[in-house]
Amino acid sequence: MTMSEQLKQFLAVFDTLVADVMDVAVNQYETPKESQQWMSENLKYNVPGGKMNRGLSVVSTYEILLGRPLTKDELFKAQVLGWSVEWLQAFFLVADDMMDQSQTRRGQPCWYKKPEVSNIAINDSFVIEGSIYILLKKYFRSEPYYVDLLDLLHEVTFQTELGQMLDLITAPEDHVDLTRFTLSKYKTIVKYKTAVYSFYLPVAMAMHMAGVKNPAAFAAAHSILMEMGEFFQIQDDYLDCYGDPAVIGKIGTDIQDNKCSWLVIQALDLANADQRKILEQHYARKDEASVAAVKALYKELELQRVFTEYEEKSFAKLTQLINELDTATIPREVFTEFAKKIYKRQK
Ligand code: GPP
Ligand code: MG
Ligand code: MG
Repeated sequence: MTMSEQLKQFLAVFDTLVADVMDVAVNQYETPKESQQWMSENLKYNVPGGKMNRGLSVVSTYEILLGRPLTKDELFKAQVLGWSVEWLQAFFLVADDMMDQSQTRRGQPCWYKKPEVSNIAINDSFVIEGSIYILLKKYFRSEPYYVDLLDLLHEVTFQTELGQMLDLITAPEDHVDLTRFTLSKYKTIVKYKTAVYSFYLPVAMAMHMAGVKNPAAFAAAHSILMEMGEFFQIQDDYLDCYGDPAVIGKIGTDIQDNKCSWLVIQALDLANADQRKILEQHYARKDEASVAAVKALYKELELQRVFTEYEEKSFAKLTQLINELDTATIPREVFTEFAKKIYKRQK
């Protein structure tokens, strides 16, 4: 099956899952008409619309692990788990956009930016999260790996929250302290806020479904996927500054938001005393002139070239890790498939 067919089939399942969640809300929890409309709008606005790499990875990993085409039922179940990752991501993004005061996401206004939504978006993000467990109960309750899935999701959610916490407290709105921004702090933030839920979660879900029990297999997957996740977030930081908003669907806010971005860490590493002063004066300021001054410094320091070099090195390192993998525990293809989806991405 081609990628676009896989995506088409994956998208086709979404309405069924929304209907499943609505059914529980309406028939078990007395949800009235006005809430039904609100909730279905919330889900339809926020859950689809991304690249779906995470969701599709559950399906492709499961197929690789079984080593044969999936039956209809197996495909559907893997798609449900794939959507549960997309649902989890939607929960995070609705909340993250409020915390980061972002304007747009996936080419449309952030949910909280809609005047009729505003702070209700906080509860809407919780409703998106809660829906995941309605779906899991409906389709996986009697599976032997049901508890493993629940445990995994809870663990990953907590880890992501810890990562988000560190991201936020390292970027206070009111004062700039560039000494906070170190590469080791950066690595901790991105491992927890992005890599675990975006890379380890989809693969670990497929492993549970396929009946993998060997802890060494999970550990091997974890170490490679953390590496991939770190690279992915570095790309995200790069695109925050250099991506085309029309392509990435969002407008970068990292400089204004005082974020511990990979770019500012590189800049601090390369800057002389005068250049460091420019960062001290202009980083984390909301005005456009300050943002422009920071971007001009990035240009002077040739950060685009620094990124391209990093990208090559990171790809080589990842290829090496994949080659060294003990394939008795897990096939290489799981990781080469995932890597293909993210290297040299424009969005
Ligand atoms: C996005 O990082 C962060 C997350 C998806 C995790 C949020 C976690 C919560 C517990 C709410 P980002 O802000 O760097 O990404 P983007 O540029 O897409 O906003
Ligand atoms: Mg954020
Ligand atoms: Mg954000």
